[in-house]
Amino acid sequence: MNAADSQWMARALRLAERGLCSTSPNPRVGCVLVKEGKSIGEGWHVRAGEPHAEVHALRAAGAAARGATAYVTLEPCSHHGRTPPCADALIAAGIRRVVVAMQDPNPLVAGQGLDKLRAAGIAVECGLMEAAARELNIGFISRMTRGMPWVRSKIAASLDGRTALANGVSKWITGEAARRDVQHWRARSCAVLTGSGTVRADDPRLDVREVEVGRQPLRVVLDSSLHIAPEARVLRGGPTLVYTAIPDAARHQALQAVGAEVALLTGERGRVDLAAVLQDLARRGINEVLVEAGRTLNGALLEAGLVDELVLYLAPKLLGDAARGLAELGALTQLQQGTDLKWQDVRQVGDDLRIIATINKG
Ligand code: AOF
Ligand code: ZN
Repeated sequence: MNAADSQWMARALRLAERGLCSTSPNPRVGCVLVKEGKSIGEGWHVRAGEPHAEVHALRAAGAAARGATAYVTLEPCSHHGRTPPCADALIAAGIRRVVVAMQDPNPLVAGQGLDKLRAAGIAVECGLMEAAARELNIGFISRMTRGMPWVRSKIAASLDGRTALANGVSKWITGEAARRDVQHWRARSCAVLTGSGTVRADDPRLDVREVEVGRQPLRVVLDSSLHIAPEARVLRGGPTLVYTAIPDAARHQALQAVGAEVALLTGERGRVDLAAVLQDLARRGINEVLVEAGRTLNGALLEAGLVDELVLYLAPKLLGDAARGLAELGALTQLQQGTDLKWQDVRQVGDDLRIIATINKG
């Protein structure tokens, strides 16, 4: 693989990104067909149920595809899903070489697409710009390999890690630009998750308003005792799923009457079982979850080892020790007990800092 290969794969990755807010539960995939140093057809997967990236590119190229090289960000599929196998389509079109960024983690494919192409005499290379390809489909990979979505928690805090004053006032700690940035994280997520405490305190809508999306993320509320009011804004204007730990028919019905789905997942101490919630979301095809919650739910998720990444907005402000912290983690006696993070990215967004960190799971 050479520098030109990398350039074409970078192009395919940019095409794949166009599906960032629309392809779920499917992965984001891009494809470029190249012949004699020129692109002769491009495509990306737009929406589940619609043609895959390769098919769009092959259609654009037509008969010229014969003898071309295909650059695809994900291994071409080998299975009959909602659409026929892309590997077959590439073979039928007379593609000579296929360069792939990463193998498809879907057990229905998992290398069989590459095998199929090789068996047809096509030169196949896999692994070019794999890190970027994995990043783009971090949620899809997580769901396929762990049966869990990728869980990202967004927290807006002061520099000293405070998310609200002791009296609950929290609007607004971070600025306009940071709040707009959050819209992008919501837009790419399949679900936005919060707790009943946040619903009661802030009455958020948790929808996407400032970014164009192919679909609104599913709003998910964890409400162990089923106390949220049917008038809550999160229950309006789109699908909302409420997980509860109590089988209270009257309250279930009140929420169902305003269009919410109510699911019962009882865990310990009368609380919703958090791991079961995430497994259930994965079963529903949810790849990426954005948690926008208070310190209680954030603490519980962190303690259960269920958070994968933090998106932290830090305002240039100090709110002091009487204000509320960002996660209730219980008292630790040894430093090794603390949650270990790995910085991934730091930048300034408006007046605030944005830190992205992944959780080190020992
Ligand atoms: C590809 N190219 O552009 C995508 C692929 O239900 P279907 O038929 O749409 O199949 C979805 C599965 O196909 C998905 O889980 C993943 O394994 C693969 N996605 N494959 O060759 C594409 N989006
Ligand atoms: Zn396919």
